[in-house]
Amino acid sequence: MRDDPHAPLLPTSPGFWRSPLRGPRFTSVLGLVLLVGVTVMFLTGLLSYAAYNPDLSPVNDKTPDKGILGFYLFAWPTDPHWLYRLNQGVHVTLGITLIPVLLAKLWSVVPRLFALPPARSLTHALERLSLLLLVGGGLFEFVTGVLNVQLDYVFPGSFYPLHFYGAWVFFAAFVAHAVLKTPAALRNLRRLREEPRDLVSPRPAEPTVSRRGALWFVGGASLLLFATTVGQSLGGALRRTALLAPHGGGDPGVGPNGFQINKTAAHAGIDSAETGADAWRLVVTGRTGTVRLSRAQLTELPQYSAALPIACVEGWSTPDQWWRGVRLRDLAALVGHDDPPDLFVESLQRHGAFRKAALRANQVADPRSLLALYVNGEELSPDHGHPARIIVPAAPGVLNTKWVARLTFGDL
Ligand SMILES: Nc1nc2c(c(=O)[nH]1)N[C@H]1C(S)=C(S)[C@@H](COP(=O)(O)O)O[C@H]1N2
Ligand SMILES: [Mo]
Repeated sequence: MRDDPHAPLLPTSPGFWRSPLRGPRFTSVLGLVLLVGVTVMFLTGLLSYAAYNPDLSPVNDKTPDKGILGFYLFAWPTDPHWLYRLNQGVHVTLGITLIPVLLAKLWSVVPRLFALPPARSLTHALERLSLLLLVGGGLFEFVTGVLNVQLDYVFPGSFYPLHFYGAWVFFAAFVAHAVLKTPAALRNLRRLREEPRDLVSPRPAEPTVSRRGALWFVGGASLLLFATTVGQSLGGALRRTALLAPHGGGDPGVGPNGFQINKTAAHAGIDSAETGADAWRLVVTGRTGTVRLSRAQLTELPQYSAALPIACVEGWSTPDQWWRGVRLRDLAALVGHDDPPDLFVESLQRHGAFRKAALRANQVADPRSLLALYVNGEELSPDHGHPARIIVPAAPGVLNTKWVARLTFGDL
């Protein structure tokens, strides 16, 4: 320590960091919250990725170079029908709620970032390198996630690979860090032994808030973010409490079609001349050939209803809506597939990432999977996909193609 307590110090000197809040216990509490929270984030993220069925067809696959990182992929189920809604609500809401915890945790260990010498040994060098991946990867995942939700597809197409590969880098560093630090964090919490003293300032400033108070402050900030976000995953009237959810996009208005719209017909470039009764024909292709059906002909086929939500990757979702239309498996049977195969769906929409999607045989076979013509007892509105849209239980919103033009069953 210097003689003159007022002499300017560099951030590399422990005395530069004067907050009396820093210490092993403060860091450990935040670290343990993140241990649980980030693990849930990673698992729901992996599940969200699997929900796209990226191994089914290149049109669903934004990360064709994933290699062994796709080892765990499985046929995404259709039950329970709110599965993706829950998964993505947890993923996005928890991610936003954890932001204050992440920032407080980084703040609490920032003196270590500047500590000299940069490396005392090879192991120490490796540990610091892994911390770089941990901090960089963590910030990267939170920032890309928030940007994607808030700015509505800022990275057209490229968000998925960035967030996906970033997650693996981050989580690998996170596991290494958790294995090294969890035992000490638990000891710190139980005050069995005061662990690394390096976080405690050697010349602490006067406290303006207690450690407990600071933790309450972080928790309060998280609670505020939670309370102003979660409404978007509950939907309905509670959506209005989601002050932080993006409120751009189409105005859903009121009435049977008055629920959240991601992209309007105008925005997707859907020309009303193409969707009119005279112009629009659904082209269905399968084993026995191709049939072309007008909307009137579709309404003459057996009609079924299903109560299903729209659940977007961005975390917002709607409560169950009543969809009515033709079963996908009936359309498969119409072109010679009594045993429903995989399905390739194409929209009238000419540009944009979500105009094509592949559905797996288990999704086609589910009796609740519809080519919907009506919602909540009324014709689909143009913005919800008139003349016809796909709706599949438990699937991410992106697979519920709007303004459907063509269905191709079998060999994707
Ligand atoms: N043709 C087409 N279908 C689409 C999309 C799109 O951009 N184009 N967006 C998808 C996404 S990402 C979601 S979340 C849902 C939203 O459906 P909604 O606007 O009826 O709520 O539609 C899906 N179907
Ligand atoms: Mo979406």
